[in-house]
Amino acid sequence: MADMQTMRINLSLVSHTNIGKTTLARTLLGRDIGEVADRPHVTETNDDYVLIRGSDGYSELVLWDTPGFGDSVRLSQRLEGRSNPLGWFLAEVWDRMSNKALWLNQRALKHVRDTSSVVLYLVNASESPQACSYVSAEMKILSWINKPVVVLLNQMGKPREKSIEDAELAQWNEYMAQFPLVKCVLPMDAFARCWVQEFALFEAIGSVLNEEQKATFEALREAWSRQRRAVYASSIDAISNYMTQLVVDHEELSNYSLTEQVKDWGRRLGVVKPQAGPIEDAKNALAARAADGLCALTQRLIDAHGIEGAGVRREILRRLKTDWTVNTAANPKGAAIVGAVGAGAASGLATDLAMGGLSGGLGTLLGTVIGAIGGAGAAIAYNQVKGVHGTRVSWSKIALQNYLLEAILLYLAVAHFGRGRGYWEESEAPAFWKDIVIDEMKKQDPEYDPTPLTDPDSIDGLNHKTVDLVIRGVLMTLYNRAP
Ligand SMILES: Nc1nc2c(ncn2[C@@H]2O[C@H](COP(=O)(O)OP(=O)(O)OP(=O)(O)O)[C@@H](O)[C@H]2O)c(=O)[nH]1
Ligand SMILES: [Mg+2]
Repeated sequence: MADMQTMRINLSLVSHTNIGKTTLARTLLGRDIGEVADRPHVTETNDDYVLIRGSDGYSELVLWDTPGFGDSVRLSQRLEGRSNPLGWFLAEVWDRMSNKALWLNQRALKHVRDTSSVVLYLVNASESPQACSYVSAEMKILSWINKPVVVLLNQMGKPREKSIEDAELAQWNEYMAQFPLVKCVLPMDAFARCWVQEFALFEAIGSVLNEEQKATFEALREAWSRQRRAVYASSIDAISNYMTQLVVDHEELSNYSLTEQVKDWGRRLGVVKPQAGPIEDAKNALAARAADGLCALTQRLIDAHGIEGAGVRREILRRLKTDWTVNTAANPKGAAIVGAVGAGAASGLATDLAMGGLSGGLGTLLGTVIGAIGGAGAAIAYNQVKGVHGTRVSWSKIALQNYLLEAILLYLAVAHFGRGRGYWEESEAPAFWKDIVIDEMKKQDPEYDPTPLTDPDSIDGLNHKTVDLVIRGVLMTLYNRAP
């Protein structure tokens, strides 16, 4: 009911005990409230938390956490056949010690009757609806109170392909159709929901409120959307800045001799013992900065999303790709290569080099070596950047595309990570996410390639546009909903 002084709209999380109400409250509120534990009857009081406050200062959308139902099947059987079942149950005095479950049921029901505008009823979607006998008993009990119910599927597990999740949703929809009180069924996993799914929750709530509450609710919903979109905008900024840093990052090597060049390729081919050289040092410097960048990006994303935790540099370093572009001032003296090979490189490399044909010049030669190395990440270009003297090591187009992919997968992981799950930890992105992100990246026309750009504003502009378009496309594919 809307409270006239403060215009409160009250949403109540209700469910069988130990389903995850307090956990979901933490995810929706973005803060650690109440007590969570894997045992029944952890929450014993009805506790209110402001989900969003209106800009007028006195309207509030309030989320209530309530004690979970206990043995609801027995309770509904006991109430059956009484002329005023609920009245009787609510008027009884239950002993907190010997009748704990009934005492807690009573508290939850009194709360729903006296306070709720909408009941958010959670179910454990890891079980089939038919297996949850308490659901029909609790629906019967709730029907005596007669408040609109939105069913939320919790404990759905890790995100799965849309068709699988849609099938699960259809199964619950079909089952819930027998209870007229239920207005809508939504996926809302406390651990792994994506924030855009909360838009659907707000729509569902708006559709079941009475006319008096609707106007207040609209303003609250608008305030909530603005907050969420601000988080999205700052995430896009953070990812774009991170990508721009990678694009402009480079190491200049003024004294990178041809001998070193050939040795370096020898190292890549495995025919020269790996040891530090100027190129290796440059690559390590780039990789270290990229790891720092990804760590800082993780931190910015988890902070923006109201999650606790930290990006771990060691883990990030392990995951980093190692692809470089080496822009080298061409040395046209092909004969010097032979000398260099003879001096330092093993015969395998010499053979490759010889097969490349010196007549084609150094370019053809290095091109052949790259061909021998294979792998998309080994792209090389030299003298392509005007004004480069000596050798410049920077990230290649392929490397940048991989970084973009990684950054977007990181964003998705954060956007799905519910605060109720606890301290931030990164896990492998589901394979289907990766496929969807790659598909969206491929849709970009022209393909993402910031390497020819030199002006930081243009680079940032391209990054911003690409990151936003790809993420929007991915969220549309996953949830039919863009931020
Ligand atoms: N895997 C998974 N576990 C969850 C999820 N939501 C809650 N849990 C776990 O379920 C257990 C119970 O969570 P609570 O939030 O305390 O459940 P509750 O419904 O508030 O329980 P009561 O207050 O006792 O009625 C905890 O161990 C949670 O970590 C979820 O979405 N996925
Ligand atoms: Mg609880």
